[in-house]
Amino acid sequence: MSDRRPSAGFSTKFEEFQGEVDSHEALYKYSIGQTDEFWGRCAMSRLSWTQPPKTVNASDLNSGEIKWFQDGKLNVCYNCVDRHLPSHADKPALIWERDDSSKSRKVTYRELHEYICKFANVLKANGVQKGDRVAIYLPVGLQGAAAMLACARIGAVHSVIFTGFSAEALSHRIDDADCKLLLAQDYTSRGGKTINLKQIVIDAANKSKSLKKTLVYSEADNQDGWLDSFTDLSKQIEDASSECPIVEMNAEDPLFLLYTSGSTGKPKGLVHTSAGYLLYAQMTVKHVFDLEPSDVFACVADIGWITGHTYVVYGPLANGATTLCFDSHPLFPNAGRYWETVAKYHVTQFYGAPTAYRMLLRLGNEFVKSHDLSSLRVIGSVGEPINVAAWTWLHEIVGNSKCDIVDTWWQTETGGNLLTPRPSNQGAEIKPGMAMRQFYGIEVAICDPGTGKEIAWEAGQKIEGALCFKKPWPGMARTIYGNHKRFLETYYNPYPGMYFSGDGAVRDEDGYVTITGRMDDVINISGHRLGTAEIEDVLNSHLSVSETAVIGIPHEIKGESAVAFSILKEKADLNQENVRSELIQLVRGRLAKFAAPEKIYFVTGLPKTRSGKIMRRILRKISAGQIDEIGDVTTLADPSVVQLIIQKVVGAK
Ligand code: 6R9
Repeated sequence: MSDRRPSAGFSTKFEEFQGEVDSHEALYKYSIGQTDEFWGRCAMSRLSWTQPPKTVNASDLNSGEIKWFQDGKLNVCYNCVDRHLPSHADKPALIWERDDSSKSRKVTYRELHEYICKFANVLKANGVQKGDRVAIYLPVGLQGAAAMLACARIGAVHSVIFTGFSAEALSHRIDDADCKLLLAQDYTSRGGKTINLKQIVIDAANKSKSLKKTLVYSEADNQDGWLDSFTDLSKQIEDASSECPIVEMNAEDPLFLLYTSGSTGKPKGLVHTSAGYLLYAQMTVKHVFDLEPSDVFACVADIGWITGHTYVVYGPLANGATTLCFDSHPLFPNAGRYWETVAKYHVTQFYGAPTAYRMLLRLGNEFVKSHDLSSLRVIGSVGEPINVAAWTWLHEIVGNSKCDIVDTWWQTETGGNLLTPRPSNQGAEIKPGMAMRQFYGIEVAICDPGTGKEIAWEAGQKIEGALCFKKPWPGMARTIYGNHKRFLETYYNPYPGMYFSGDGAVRDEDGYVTITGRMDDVINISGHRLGTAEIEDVLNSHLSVSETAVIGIPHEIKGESAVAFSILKEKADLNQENVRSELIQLVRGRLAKFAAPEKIYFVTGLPKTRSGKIMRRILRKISAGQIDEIGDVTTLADPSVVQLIIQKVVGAK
């Protein structure tokens, strides 16, 4: 791999440690050995503080109390925008690649600053104060990113909700965080289709108890007068003053909440705070992606996910680079849209999801080869495991065998990349489909789920178990909003003294890590996390359904898809086909379109233990056709259901 496109040398990347360390290994060792010094020095040189911190780390993984730089003060928006104005006010901060590419826009740091100030003044004029929660139901783009940064400017806590979510999912998230204000949009456009968000906004605003006001950014005119019952965001921004002072925030003041699924219960609002999160975003995007201020960084995630927070908004802007917001679909108007975008803006780093890469690779190389992608240096993958075929396609076809491919493993909870092949010494090997290495200051522990203890690893040994981390890092989530108990139970109690990710992993002979998948009942559809319980709840709410079990099964493009096994209530006139389509509609409407099960089997019983726990493992084996591997079913309350389910599934194939 000697013909990789050159990136800046090691020492220029770490001004803090010049003359002290001259290799990746040496710096990693320092970051693990003198962790507080490492993060403290980086925090001082990379963030602009209104009051520099005297303390670095006051975290304790035993008690799940996470605190970084706690006596420091700063403003995140200032760090992402204002501080770049003296040196490059006229450089594009944000490129907004819209569905209709003729409407795409470049926004300079000066323009972004002005827009954010106006936006922040609108928030203030509508009663938002420091510490208030603001829900954002906007797609990725100028308004969405500016809404987040405007909140950060005045110390409000944003909670972005993906615009693919239903009114019910939206209002649950609004109320759970006691959001005062909702920022929304009437229409958006995806893949050439107009998506009407109006009804969702109306329903959510009616349902939500905590909301005081809804401000709507209008993409269309207000012919039907629907906007009259809301506040017109576009008009207010136009009229607002473009000067807005920053609010000084404590390092540990919350910056945002972001909801994600767990194995049980409703989605949880993970809380990220200001300085630690920002530092971790700044550092991971810089060193994993080799980001320079002159680069154009394209992370094609939506701001509704953590990837959009860290690698569309906060990380690239904290580095003063240009960030590209991709507000379209990879197949629109054809399968070359990503690559056309790369060529058009000379994108230097591209960061996407395996589900899209898998889809694109099937459609042929012509869509890639017809564009000049020579600007690309690093290509990233995130959200789910990337298979070797997709990795190789990225490397050879998209990257022309000259780019580093980084399979980045991380989570909403971790704030930024924890495991990735880069940073590493120039030319160090990168293995296909593997997250491989630990970021600076990150220390993996593979634990035994039986004993709850770490499995010792030595070079030359291969071990497998629960993926945990034994050192705190600045970007980790601090709590679950309103439910610290659940936070501790989920992440800190299972393996005392460590953060437990919920994933399983293998650590190989060289120390490289491969993710084996979730160890709990969370499934991952096209990179979107969903608890099986969330889908089950919706299906069970249908009048004809008495009980349901949902599992995830492998899917060639989406990674996983949901399959439901439902028991119907006994009714003479039941038309199963109708019920099936009603159930699909129900999930699409109440949860999200991407959550709809691929298949729904109507069964007469579910495999349960005597204590009533559904053995999803058995359903997974049956669905995969691995009947021989079902194992012992004699401990089930009623073993005969297994045969009946097999007949159903096999009969339907
Ligand atoms: C960033 C993000 C987190 C879960 C995580 C894991 C899966 C993410 C992965 C990966 C294998 C990768 N995951 N990246 N699995 N290889 N490179 O996706 O956050 O939405 O919270 O999902 O996604 O299972 O636990 P989030």
